[in-house]
Amino acid sequence: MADKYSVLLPTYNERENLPIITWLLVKAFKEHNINFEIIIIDDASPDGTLEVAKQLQQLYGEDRIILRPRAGKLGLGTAYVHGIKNATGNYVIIMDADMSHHPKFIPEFIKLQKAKNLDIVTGTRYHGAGGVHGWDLRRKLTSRGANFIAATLLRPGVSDLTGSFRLYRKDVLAKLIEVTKAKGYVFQMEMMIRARQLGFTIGEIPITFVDRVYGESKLGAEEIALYLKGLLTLFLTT
Ligand SMILES: Nc1nc2c(ncn2[C@@H]2O[C@H](COP(=O)(O)OP(=O)(O)OP(=O)(O)O)[C@@H](O)[C@H]2O)c(=O)[nH]1
Ligand SMILES: [Mg+2]
Repeated sequence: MADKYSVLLPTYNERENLPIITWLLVKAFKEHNINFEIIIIDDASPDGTLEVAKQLQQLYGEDRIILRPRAGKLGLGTAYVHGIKNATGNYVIIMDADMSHHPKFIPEFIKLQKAKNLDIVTGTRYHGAGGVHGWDLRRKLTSRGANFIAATLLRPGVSDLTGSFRLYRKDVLAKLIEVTKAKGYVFQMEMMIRARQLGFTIGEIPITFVDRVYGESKLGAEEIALYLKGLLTLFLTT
């Protein structure tokens, strides 16, 4: 059976970003002759993201763009669960729709996965040519600090624990979602820790992460406190 890649694209108020990210995804897949589908999970965005998604479906076809909207903002963790249920590919790519994750890296993820027969390939901002653009010092320090503390406490051997641009074998992702308890920012980190525990193989591709141009950021003190709490829970329970 030929490989197929299902991209899970959760959206909340991404009407400006969605057409660009979709165009770039289609371009990257077509240029590399990769079979794909894009599953858009919109949580009733008040800005009308779903209307834009419907237009994109008309443009690119119902086999390429799949819409799985939900009636309200139910959060990212459950959006992935909802998305994976509808995925027909044997590989799943998780990424943000706000242009922070550039689709041009996906062919590199796929190449590495195939070369080493990996279970997971994660993008990393904190290794090799990876990096972050457009964040102020506070946000950079927060992210660096979050990764540093997690790496020190949990020693996972993954350089970017809080990132969310990743390629998974579908059955591996399904298993990880099943055993992962955390919500919010800790979710991505716990997925990597559980992956290690379960003996899954993980590779890394350096990515440049660009801060969102359109839309609002919402990382505040509350998220940071929740992150630290979640991290400690993981440390004490794994
Ligand atoms: N379906 C769904 N998507 C969400 C929800 N919250 C965020 N998203 C989407 O998930 C992705 C990541 O969320 P972001 O808001 O970019 O989170 P972030 O990158 O940590 O923060 P900023 O980019 O700085 O705002 C984006 O594509 C969002 O549109 C949600 O509750 N439901
Ligand atoms: Mg973002």
